[in-house]
Amino acid sequence: MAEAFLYLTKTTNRLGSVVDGSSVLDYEPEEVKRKSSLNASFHSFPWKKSQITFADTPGGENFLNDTRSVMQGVDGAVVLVDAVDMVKVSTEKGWAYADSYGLPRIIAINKMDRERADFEKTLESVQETFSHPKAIPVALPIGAENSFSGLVDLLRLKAFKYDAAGKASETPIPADLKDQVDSYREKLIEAIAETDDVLLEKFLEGHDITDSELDQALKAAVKNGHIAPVTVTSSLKLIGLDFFLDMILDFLPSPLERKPYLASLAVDGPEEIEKAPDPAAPFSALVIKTTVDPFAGQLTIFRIISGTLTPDSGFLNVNRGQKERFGQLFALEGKAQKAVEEAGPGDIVAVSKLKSVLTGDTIADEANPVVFKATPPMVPVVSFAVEAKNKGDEEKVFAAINKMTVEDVTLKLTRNNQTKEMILSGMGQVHLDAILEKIKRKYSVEVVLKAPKVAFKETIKGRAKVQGKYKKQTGGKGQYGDAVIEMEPLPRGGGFIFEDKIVGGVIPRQYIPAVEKGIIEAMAGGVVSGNPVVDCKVALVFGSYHDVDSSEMAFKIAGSMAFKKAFLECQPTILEPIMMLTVTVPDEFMGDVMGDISSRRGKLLGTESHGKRQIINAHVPQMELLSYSPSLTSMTGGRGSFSLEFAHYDEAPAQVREKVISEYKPQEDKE
Ligand SMILES: Nc1nc2c(ncn2[C@@H]2O[C@H](COP(=O)(O)OP(=O)(O)OP(=O)(O)O)[C@@H](O)[C@H]2O)c(=O)[nH]1
Ligand SMILES: [Mg+2]
Repeated sequence: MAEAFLYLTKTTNRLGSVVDGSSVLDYEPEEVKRKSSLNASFHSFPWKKSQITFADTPGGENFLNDTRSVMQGVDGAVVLVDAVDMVKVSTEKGWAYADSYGLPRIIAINKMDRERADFEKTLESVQETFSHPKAIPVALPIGAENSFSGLVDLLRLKAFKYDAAGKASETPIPADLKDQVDSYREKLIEAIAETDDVLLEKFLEGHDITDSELDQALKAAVKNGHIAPVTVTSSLKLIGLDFFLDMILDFLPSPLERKPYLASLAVDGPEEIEKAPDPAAPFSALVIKTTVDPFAGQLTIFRIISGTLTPDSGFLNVNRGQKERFGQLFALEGKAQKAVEEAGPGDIVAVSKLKSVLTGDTIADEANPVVFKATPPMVPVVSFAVEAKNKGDEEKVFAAINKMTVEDVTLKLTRNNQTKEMILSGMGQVHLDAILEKIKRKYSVEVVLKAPKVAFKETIKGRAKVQGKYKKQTGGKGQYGDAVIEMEPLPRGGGFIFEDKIVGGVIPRQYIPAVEKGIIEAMAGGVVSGNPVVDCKVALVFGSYHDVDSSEMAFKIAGSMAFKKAFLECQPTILEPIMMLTVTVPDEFMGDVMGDISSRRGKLLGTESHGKRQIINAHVPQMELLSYSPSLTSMTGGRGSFSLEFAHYDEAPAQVREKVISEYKPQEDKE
């Protein structure tokens, strides 16, 4: 659709398509390969006397963070619904984002030329799914599938047919559509009247409402978020696009008409100021996207909310208290950037090579700092252990991933200190696959992903008192350390407590920390499975020493020996990480999803209902969730979403314990 807008307005000279790689907006090789947008891209074009700047946003589930972020910087939303596939999960999500930013919206039932295209059914699916703003047709299709040729404008009661170049010519309303036109026009008038008291009275009393009254009231109703007008299009055959472009101008607010952005005077302060889109006011803007190119560097894309910006100037990054300067100011044209001499409220523009600015930051006039509250990025839901494909490339790999995390805030690289693995987290398999391809293309390194190791822990359930005695006294200076300890379990999360209960100097002061150190080192390496020991208390209660042969080293070894011996006598066991799983699904999937959670050894904590959606909270062992993302997608046809957060450790069941212990191959004991 966006490519068609560019073509029709002669902004481009051919109709680009992601299918043959000629798209101006889906220009990254990873997008061309998948024939789908992975990133939001920007362009603008003239229509009538206005200039329209738009963001083409991805609809794929794994890429919606960009969609949501960019929607913070626009004034209205254009919603496309496929006349065959109808409302999709991502349509619902996009609609919800538009709700949260208070964006007025207009709808096109697109692809009316496709085989099995069905206007009525698609409209029904739209009206069933979305109740607010109310979706009401302002146009009806003439024909469908192969014979889709034009539309009837329900407000002006005029019909238009389109030629192959997308040019409209007026034609009589087809006789077989007359009843349908009357009935839909009636519904439209009623819906408009419901949003305006004066009109409603006229309507109920049976008075005629003039076209200009209807027009005015409809414009207001769309801008105020009461109505979402619906039209029909084919972007492939260029049908209904001029009509849709007119709808953008008529119904979506300009930057001057939009509800003002709210700002705070300080980061995390209350949103107390309305920022008027005044070009003469101090500059302020919200950063909605960042891209990183290995050669051109970082490009910061922002929506100007107030003031005017010119090249070779500067501003304050309010979130980080950092002053920044820049050279050129760019308007975006898909992949290309065009230098501009000035930009003002409503413009989405970019500057390069800033140092401190990230997506979500506010940049503003240094003397008049304000902050716009940006939506925090979505939290990644899948994690893999990441390695370099070729040994020796590790540093390059991690540097490349770190660069990627600047432009893609849903990508996280962390280190698991216990398993020593580097963990790459993202929004799903498709997301991470695309990222790896991009890294290979941009930074020439190859990365492999593996299932991450689960960070088990060891602990005890019983108590014991043991002696650890280390003695080597065969000629020359010997070794002598002797520690008697009592060990007992601590509650979950208790960590480690060491208690010194030595009396009468049976172990000299200076050796006691050595005993503790020996124990802590033994705990870190684990006893039965190579995983660290947690949640136990050790009291040093007795011991002995030798005037000549005792040393810190000897007592450290004695402490470690005592600990290992005691541990084995204290009913050792294995703990596994438990995650807090929050799943959101439409009602009808509740049963399946809950059944699946219990088959993953999950414990249900509760459910909440939010309209037609249910939120399910459960504690589930991490090892049972490694492939949760594809399972939930197939269980719900992509209509579910979930988030994960570490909750606590819990004892693993016998089968898991035995497996973890039997797979452990202790290294030669260096001692
Ligand atoms: N028949 C028909 N096909 C269309 C029409 N509009 C787009 N398509 C095709 O639908 C497919 C998807 O089009 P895109 O423009 O990539 O759709 P999108 O909404 O941007 O999809 P994502 O970027 O993946 O979110 C392509 O094969 C297009 O050629 C149309 O009006 N009629
Ligand atoms: Mg796209």
